[in-house]
Amino acid sequence: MQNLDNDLYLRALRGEKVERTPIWVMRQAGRYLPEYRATRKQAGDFLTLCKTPELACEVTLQPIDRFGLDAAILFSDILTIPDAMGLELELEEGIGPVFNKPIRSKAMIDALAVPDMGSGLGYVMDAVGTIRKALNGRVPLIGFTGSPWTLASYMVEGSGSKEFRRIKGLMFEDPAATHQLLGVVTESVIEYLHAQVEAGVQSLMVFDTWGGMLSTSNYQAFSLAYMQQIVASLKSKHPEVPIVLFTKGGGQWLESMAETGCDGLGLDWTVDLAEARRRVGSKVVLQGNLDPVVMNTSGAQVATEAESVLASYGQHDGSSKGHIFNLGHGIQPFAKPDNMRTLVETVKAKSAAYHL
Ligand code: 1CP
Repeated sequence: MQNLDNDLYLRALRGEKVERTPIWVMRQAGRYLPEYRATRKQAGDFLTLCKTPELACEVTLQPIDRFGLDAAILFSDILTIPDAMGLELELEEGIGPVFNKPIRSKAMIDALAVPDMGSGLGYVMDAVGTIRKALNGRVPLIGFTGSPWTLASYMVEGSGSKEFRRIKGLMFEDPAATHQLLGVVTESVIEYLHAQVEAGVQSLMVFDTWGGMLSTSNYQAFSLAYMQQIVASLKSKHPEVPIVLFTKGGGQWLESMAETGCDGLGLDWTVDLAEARRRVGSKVVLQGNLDPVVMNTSGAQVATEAESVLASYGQHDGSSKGHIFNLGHGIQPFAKPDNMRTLVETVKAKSAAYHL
């Protein structure tokens, strides 16, 4: 394995003692950056950007070059898997992701198959290889997937949703069909993550954006159980690759999430970091959790709020696995790029005092 110039993020995820808190930001390559908007325009549309390895590489590196973050995240989307399964993803301006062929019947679930990682998703692995080369060991590269529940939600709803009437309706009315759908999505996710690791990603994150919409028992059965299978499979083959699970709105389930054997948990801003540390901090690294809206305010506010996140985790005194700084969800298109600089500088300057 190639030596890294900056391996702070990977050392922190292994629970090792580090000299300061590492930082990266969900959606760090995105619409708040003028250079991202320029590359996206050059690509023509979002999917072409994802499917052109040189351009995906270019936008992956933009926030690294500009801000000096401690990790890069593969530029892609969680919806590449259902797209490769034939649902035909499109990104509609002002609406967001939409599938031309959403799941509307049991027959459509029966017809689903694990997509071929080469012909269907090879562009993602090509992007990983291109990015690793371009990074040249500066920082580690994070690969990712959506959770099976989150992917199934988009596949059945056909687009984003507020109430999840269709997927929850299916879950309540036909739990067997729902499990069948989640099963084939889980198999696909597992193959996809193995392929990403083989192509060169150095850590993994599972985005369970919509697991927090479920009751506790349904979360266990329809979301967490499948993430558990993913962790078990990846750990059996690639035990050296750390895995972070992030269920947005999952703060009440941290104990059961930590029991999956994952290395870290992503936290949204509703979770008190000090309390999360008491509950699961000796078992897993905690990643988060500044409210992304802070990034739309003033630089002074960003610095104050970032310091309070650091203080809330507190001293790295060996009693817990540690903290990685991030937002509690993706940075928004309205965020000011200068605030990202302030955030990174604040975390770098102020966190060393918590690692004495
Ligand atoms: O340029 C544009 O207009 C596209 C906006 C955009 C971007 C920048 C989309 C469409 N996807 C992405 C990139 C993306 N998506 C990354 C890249 C790496 C990074 O810098 O972090 C990642 C990790 C994702 C993951 C993703 N896509 C999630 C999980 C994380 C989360 O934010 O909760 C989800 C739910 C999606 C679906 C999706 N794709 C795009 C949008 C706008 C959405 C959200 C739709 C919704 O609100 O339901």
